[in-house]
Amino acid sequence: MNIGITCYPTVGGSGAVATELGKQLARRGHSVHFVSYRLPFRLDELTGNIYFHEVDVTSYSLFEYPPHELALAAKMAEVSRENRLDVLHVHYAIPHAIAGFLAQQMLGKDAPKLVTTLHGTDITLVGQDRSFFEITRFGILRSDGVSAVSDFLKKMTVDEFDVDRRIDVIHNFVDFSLYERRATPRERAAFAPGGEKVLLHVSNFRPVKRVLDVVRILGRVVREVPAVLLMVGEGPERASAHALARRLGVHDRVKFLGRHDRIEEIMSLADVFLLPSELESFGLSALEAMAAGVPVVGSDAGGLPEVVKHAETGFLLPVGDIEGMAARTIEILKDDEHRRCLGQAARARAASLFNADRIVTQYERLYERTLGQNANGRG
Ligand code: GMT
Repeated sequence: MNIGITCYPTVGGSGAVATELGKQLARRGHSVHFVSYRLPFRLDELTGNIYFHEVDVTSYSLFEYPPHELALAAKMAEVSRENRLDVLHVHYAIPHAIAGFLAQQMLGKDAPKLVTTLHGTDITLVGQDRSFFEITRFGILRSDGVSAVSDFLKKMTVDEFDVDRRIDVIHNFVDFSLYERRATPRERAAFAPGGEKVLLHVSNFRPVKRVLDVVRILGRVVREVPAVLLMVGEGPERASAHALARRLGVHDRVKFLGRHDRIEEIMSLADVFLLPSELESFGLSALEAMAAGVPVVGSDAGGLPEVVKHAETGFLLPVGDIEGMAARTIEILKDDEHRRCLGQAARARAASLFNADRIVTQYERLYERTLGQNANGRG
């Protein structure tokens, strides 16, 4: 198939999933065309049948807000026409589903089918905003195929947007071939020179991630177990997290490592992964930790319980329960055997349910089914 993929190229779960999916589809022999305003952050192989088409957004003094969506739609139409795309797969409803719809209108009967994957904040935050609600709903209804990354997100989409249409649940996935290698003691020593335990958090540091809770958990943990905290990512809450670490007197134990594309290398350094988010439609970073054999301590919110099995592959506690999360983290860190068991179970769960082979096939089926539909969306 000839498949177009549009996603946010910046660091974030939806861009990571879209890019990994494109790479996997290319390995299966499909031609994959990424259309975005920048090279997606994990797209490190532009070989063979993977192509990148950059959207140019011209700035003009009249444009206080340059019309990126129109430039994107025009580029999607051009790439579709020139490469005879069968499917345009957009990740994150706003604005990509709308740009995809516009591209279809421009192309008429030769238009590719439009598949939209809902990732989370496009529904839980942005889509709930009064100014975006109607247009998000429109994008969902007008797509030829729609998937959501968890049962939770599907239910929330149906309930909140009152949409009566098929939505496939296709979970996030990981490429297991990347998670074979464990960090060496020397690599660990670079971050934990005194043999401290290593806590890890990876995110875009937005308020929904509750990164201050992560620092507070470390503050409790170090009272009982020598530990360091690695914070990977960039975002608006970084400065507050830094300030809080200083206030709690743990700043020399927190290392802000910035962005990292090869997340699997960092994951294998950790003893416990912390994800105390307010809401998480799936929690790709938790899955990546599990693939590396690292137990997760996080919040019992959104789709996270579909990923982390409480008491088997980690622990999920109510949002904001810092004491509880710290207690579970300490429990894991104090008992190496328990940590190993949780880590092994985490890896096994990730391998059986969320491996790339299984999930990419589900996307292929969605494309095939969508291509088999007529204009009324019937097969
Ligand atoms: O986590 C974010 O805020 C980034 C966001 C994105 O779309 O880039 O991530 C969402 O999509 C991921 C991939 O499907 C999910 O694993 C994350 O759980 C989801 N984030 C939230 O729901 C907060």
